[in-house]
Parts: sequence; C-alpha cells; structure tokens
Amino acid sequence: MISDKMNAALNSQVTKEIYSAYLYMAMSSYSNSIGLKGFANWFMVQYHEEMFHAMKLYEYIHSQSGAVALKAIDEPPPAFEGPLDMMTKTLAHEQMVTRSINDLMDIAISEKDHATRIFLQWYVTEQVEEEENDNDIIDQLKLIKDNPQGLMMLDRELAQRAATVPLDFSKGVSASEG
Ligand code: OFO
Repeated sequence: MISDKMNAALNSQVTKEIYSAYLYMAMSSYSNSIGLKGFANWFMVQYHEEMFHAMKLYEYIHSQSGAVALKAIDEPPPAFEGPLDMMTKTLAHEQMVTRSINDLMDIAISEKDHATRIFLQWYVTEQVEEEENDNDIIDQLKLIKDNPQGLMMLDRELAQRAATVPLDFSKGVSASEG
C-alpha cells in the first residue's frame, strides 16, 4: 500500500512523464520539418521511452492498490531554434525531471515506504543515463558549430538509435520491467 501523499506525488509524475513524451514528439516533428531525420528518429525513440516511464508508474500505483488520476497535459512548444536549442531544452527538461524523481524519493524515505523507494531506484539510475546522453549530444553539437557536414554525420548516427523499451502497452507493462 502507498499513502495518499505518495499516491498523489506518483500521479503527478505520470503527468510529467507523458508531458516528456509529448515534448519529444514535438521535437521529433520539428526535426523532420528541418530535414534532420536522424534527430527525428532519436526523439521518437525518446517519446517511446517516456511513455514506458509513465506506464511503469501507472502499473506500480495499481500494484499498490492506489488510484491513478490522469491530469491535463500541457502543450509543448511548436518549434525550436535548431538542434542545439532542442538538445539544450531537452537537458534542462531532464534536469527538472531528475529533481522531481529526487522529490519523490524524499517522500518515500520520509514515509519509510521501502517498496516505493526500491521502485524509484530504477528512475534515479535512468535519469543519470538520460542526462549523460543529452550532454554527449550537446558536446558534439558544440564541436560541430555551423559545419553542415558534421551535422549530417551526427544526424546519420542518431538515425541508428532503436527503442529498447516495450512499444506495445495493450496488455500494460510490469512495474518491475525495464
Ligand atoms: Fe522519463 O525520463 Fe525523461 O523525462
């Protein structure tokens, strides 16, 4: 079982993860519109990852006899100012998500809710990876600066990214998956 406070905080994280998916879908669409198909692929993979993060929380709340309350999802920006702007905003967003996961962990610890603490450990580790990935791409974009050839090479590299999370949620996902 989880407390009402923990339940509400986990619900709000579901909304944040779905907003993350929505934001990255917008970035994928924008990438397509400026001819960066590799970036479009990278962000669409990211979209799937975020939906998986949301679904894991959804399943966990149910597994603890909690109640899922879905909230409105904000509208993401319709356009960006190029790949560096997108990646900088992606990193800033992920840093906000990391703070949010840390806040959830603080609640789990203060309530001695060890099951939720162990569940959240997966997200703590995941956020380290997310921020590292974003920083790596930002570093490469800074090296590339205005070199179109460099940008095309990076775009080809990002086209190789494949989803590693389940894409079919028709039967839900397990809270322990991932
Ligand atoms: Fe769910 O990790 Fe990004 O937001």
